[in-house]
Amino acid sequence: MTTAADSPDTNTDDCTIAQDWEAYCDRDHATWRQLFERQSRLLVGRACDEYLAGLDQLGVCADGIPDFRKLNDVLGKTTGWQVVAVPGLISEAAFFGHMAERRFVATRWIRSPEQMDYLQEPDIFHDVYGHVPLLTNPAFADYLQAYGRGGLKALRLGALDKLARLYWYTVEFGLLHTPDGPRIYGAGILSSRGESIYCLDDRKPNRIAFDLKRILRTRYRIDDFQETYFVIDSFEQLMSETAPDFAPIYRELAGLAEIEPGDIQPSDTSVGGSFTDRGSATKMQKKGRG
Ligand code: HBI
Ligand code: FE
Repeated sequence: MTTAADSPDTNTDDCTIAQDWEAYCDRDHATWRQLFERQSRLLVGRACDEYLAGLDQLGVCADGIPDFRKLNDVLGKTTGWQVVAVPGLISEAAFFGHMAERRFVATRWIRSPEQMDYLQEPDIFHDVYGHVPLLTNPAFADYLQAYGRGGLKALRLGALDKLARLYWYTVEFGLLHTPDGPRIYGAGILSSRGESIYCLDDRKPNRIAFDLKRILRTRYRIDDFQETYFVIDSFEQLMSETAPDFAPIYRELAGLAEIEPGDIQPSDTSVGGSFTDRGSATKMQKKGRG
């Protein structure tokens, strides 16, 4: 297993490094294979069609860790996105700067076999298996670039704490409403065996219709399954409802209380109950705490 330090051409100003695909060892590829086979069996019927189509179009498979050069060849011909390798978490400014120019930063290292079920920071399985396939979807590709631009603006406005919630409840943990019930599109779920089951099957979490201002006010947990999932009607809806200038929205929300991850608001609309319950949208009763 090589580390970023071993890659001589680390470019400091934008944090990118070479993926150095040839440097991956057999154990790295075996870990990818194990993660890919386990997750792909589970996601049929759970992941949204757009994600599964992207996985297929990019040729991301069980053979081993994907080569970014091959991914970028396909992405360049579809939505113009590129995947660039980074050593790990990078600064918000660099992260948003790349995203604003259709470059998705992906960690080059893969977790160890002992970390199969949970790791603190994103590894290449989370970034590439979880995030990259949806970059082939034009509406989602537009949304993510707009998010990158919005992130640079939020940094200037000191509103990153609010905007990060939008990323969390869509790009990382979002659900998509379909006639067959909710389906997964968030990368944090797609790359997690446990949460891919919990988010659809368990009756515990709230599943609420997408509501931008509600999301920007809602805190999130980073160390456990989500207590609330927000459900979009389409990627086009995600793009259109986040198109307005956020500056007046940040000002409006500055005076409002933040919402705890598991709380329900009177204005919330429940969407598509659990995996077995094909419930439709209904007004949610305030659950309250305790
Ligand atoms: N860096 N490599 C990497 N991957 C991320 O997902 C990432 C990051 N830096 C910052 C960040 N995410 C979050 O703080 C964003 O919400 C900004
Ligand atoms: Fe992520």
